[in-house]
Amino acid sequence: MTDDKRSAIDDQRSDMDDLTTTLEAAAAAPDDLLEGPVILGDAGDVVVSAPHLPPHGPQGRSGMVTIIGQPNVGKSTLMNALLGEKLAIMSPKPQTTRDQIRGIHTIEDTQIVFIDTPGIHEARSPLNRAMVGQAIEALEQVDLVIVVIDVEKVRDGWKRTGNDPALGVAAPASAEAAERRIHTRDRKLLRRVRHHTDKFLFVLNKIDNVRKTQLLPILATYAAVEGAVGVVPVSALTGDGMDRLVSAIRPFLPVGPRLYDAELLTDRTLRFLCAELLREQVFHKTKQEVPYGVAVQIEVFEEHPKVTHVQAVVWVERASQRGILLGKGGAMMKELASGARASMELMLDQKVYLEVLVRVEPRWTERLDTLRRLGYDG
Ligand SMILES: Nc1nc2c(ncn2[C@@H]2O[C@H](COP(=O)(O)OP(=O)(O)OP(=O)(O)O)[C@@H](O)[C@H]2O)c(=O)[nH]1
Ligand SMILES: [Mg+2]
Repeated sequence: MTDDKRSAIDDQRSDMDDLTTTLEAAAAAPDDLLEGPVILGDAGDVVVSAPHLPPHGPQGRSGMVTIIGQPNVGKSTLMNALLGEKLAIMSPKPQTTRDQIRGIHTIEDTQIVFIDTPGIHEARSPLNRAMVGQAIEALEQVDLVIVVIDVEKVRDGWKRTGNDPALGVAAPASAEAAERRIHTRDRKLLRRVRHHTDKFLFVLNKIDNVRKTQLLPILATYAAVEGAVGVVPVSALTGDGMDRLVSAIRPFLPVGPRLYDAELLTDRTLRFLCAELLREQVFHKTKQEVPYGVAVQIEVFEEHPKVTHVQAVVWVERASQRGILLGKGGAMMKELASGARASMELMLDQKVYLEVLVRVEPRWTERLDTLRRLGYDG
């Protein structure tokens, strides 16, 4: 980092108190645009992890695997667990993921390129339609599709209809009988999947919340569904079943060289991942419609030897949402920014110096031009 840059950053840091006042003023008068950025972070030592390059022999297999499912079933958590790295953001709210994100899993003789996708749902707004479009597009030209099912929801659904799986539900007599036991929502999803492929692997996720006696009849049912090449029970949260899942996927990958360099983890840029980490904070810390009206763009991303300088703009649809994001005296924005900065530092293995601005772009989720500008293909 040059001395000029360092001193510019130091100047900004020493302006923190002034900035808090700016935030307070902006929060008190939400109709005025927030002019001053939130600045966090300071310089520190860089930690670099050693790359690991296993060999890929002549019998090595590589391929693309799409992860699809309803919103909130744990698709992103699953991809992160498979990779052993946090790449995709996760939250207890549905429709967290908005884009396809590739996560590359390379071990000896196997490379699996996972594609995490937005949850498939009845989309009405242009943003939601773009999200579902991204998911459907990811069904094309892949070697295998993984359909993730929240098994806890299945168990609860069965119980509600008086079919408690723990009380011993017989295996379905046919593929049709199995299909009839599946929730309409998932049957609709399967119709979309079958439009693109005649084989898919079910992953029954969240088994940490379901008893084994409840799980077995559900497993037998999903295994009997037409097109299912297997059913793998997992807990993406605890990591249970990840090795089993990789072994189940491997036979469906063609024999051939790696598609990506062994040390590459994703096709996405650090800039994109940092924007996502800030959006994740908004999903975790704000309520109701606010997270759904937020987009994040990184305007500055500069990697220096000891610190990465990130400047982000959070776009909202209404001035009232900006007021909520700032919070009283700028408290909410400080919380969001410090959470995002901690996640960015973990990911980058380096100190991060973060500035955040909040701007209003009326109805951006409904306009194709703004959707495209903010990176969502409308
Ligand atoms: N108990 C339990 N919770 C899980 C598991 N996997 C994911 N979750 C939780 O389920 C919620 C949704 O997880 P995500 O990974 O964001 O789900 P998603 O399918 O990617 O959601 P969208 O991107 O909104 O479609 C989070 O609160 C996760 O912690 C699991 O194996 N067990
Ligand atoms: Mg997701």
